[in-house]
Amino acid sequence: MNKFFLNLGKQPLANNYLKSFKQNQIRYNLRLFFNTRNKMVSISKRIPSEKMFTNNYPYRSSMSKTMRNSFYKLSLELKKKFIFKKILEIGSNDGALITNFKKNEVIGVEPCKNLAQITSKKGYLTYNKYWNYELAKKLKKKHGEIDLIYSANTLTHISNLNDVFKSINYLLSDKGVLIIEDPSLLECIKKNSYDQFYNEHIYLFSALAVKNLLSNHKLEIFDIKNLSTHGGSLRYYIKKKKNKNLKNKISVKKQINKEKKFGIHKYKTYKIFSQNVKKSKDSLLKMLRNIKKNGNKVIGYGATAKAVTVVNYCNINKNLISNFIDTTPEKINKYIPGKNIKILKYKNNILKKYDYAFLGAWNFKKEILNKEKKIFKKGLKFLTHIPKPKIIYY
Ligand code: DWN
Repeated sequence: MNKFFLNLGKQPLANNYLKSFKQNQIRYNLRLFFNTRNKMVSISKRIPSEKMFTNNYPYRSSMSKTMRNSFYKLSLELKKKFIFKKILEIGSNDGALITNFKKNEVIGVEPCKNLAQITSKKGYLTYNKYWNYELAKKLKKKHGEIDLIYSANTLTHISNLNDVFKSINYLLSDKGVLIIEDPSLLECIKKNSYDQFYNEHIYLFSALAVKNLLSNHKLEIFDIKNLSTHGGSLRYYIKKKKNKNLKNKISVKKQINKEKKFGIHKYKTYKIFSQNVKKSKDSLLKMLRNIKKNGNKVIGYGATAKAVTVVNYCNINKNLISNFIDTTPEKINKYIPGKNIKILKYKNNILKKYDYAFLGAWNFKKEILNKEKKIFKKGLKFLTHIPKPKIIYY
């Protein structure tokens, strides 16, 4: 049974950056639910994939050093640990992972044309398609069974998870391994990062919910790693149940016990989360209003999908955050969805004009604070709402 626990209000589509601000932009109700039976947390409104993952999708995985490093490290691990002829990546984005391999070792699947073109042009075989059973059949016919399938920050974006895993199961060899990674629900609740919820994040996974889901497909998690990326993610190593060659590691039990100890399987946990989110909104608004009252100027650092949830839920307008800056070409000179706040091109000197920088990309706090060390030292202050709204002084 799906039980409602939080309303994040009327939200625009997160990655729909427009050239001019439109008050009457399409909005949907962002409402969150907990399934008491399978323990899955999801949003209720499902936007058709074609409306979200367009031919001009603005998010590129390679835009941060942190993510480039994380994918490089993973590529070394995969080469060392697993035997495979080819790796298939579902949601290969701009190739942050696959470009670490030889061209004949990888196959990308990427529904956004502009991103698929980036890797195709570099000579990496990329199917500009959505992941589904039809594609799995086509791939099996062409390439045979696959020994290693990888997918990061993608499966939580697909509404029909049963079709996702049925298709993977069909293509994966019996001795094959599936690796998926996505933000951890436990970390999200602990850090009060309600901005992990927006139209693209249909689900937020816990290991417990993934375990339940996989059991319907005769798949099981045999190892789990905690990652620091995207505010705390989990990397799940998955195999077919009948494959007894790979031993189940203690990490799986440990993670599930940790989640249960926290109460990830209890509705009450989500009601408390909901109260904390409301408190966070009040406190962030109070902080921004005080800053404004004292005549100071705030810029948003990183026009993330997450920031779209924050500014729309908290009703933050350009009087509180004058602009955002971002390095992504597709976002520059456009507006934060739902708000009259323009995104400016990141330039070295741009922060000099501001007193505070609100971390839209709080998940890259370490990278950003390090990059901006000079101006931070000179007096720029950072603001974050994670885990609680606060000012970060040098
Ligand atoms: O799942 C998803 C995640 C992985 O990526 C997608 N649905 C959409 C997207 O979400 P996001 O926009 O919240 O992701 P990020 O990775 O937090 O976005 C970082 C943004 O900040 C990018 O637009 C790049 C920008 N940035 C910057 O301008 N300067 C980032 C860094 C580190 C910087 O120094």
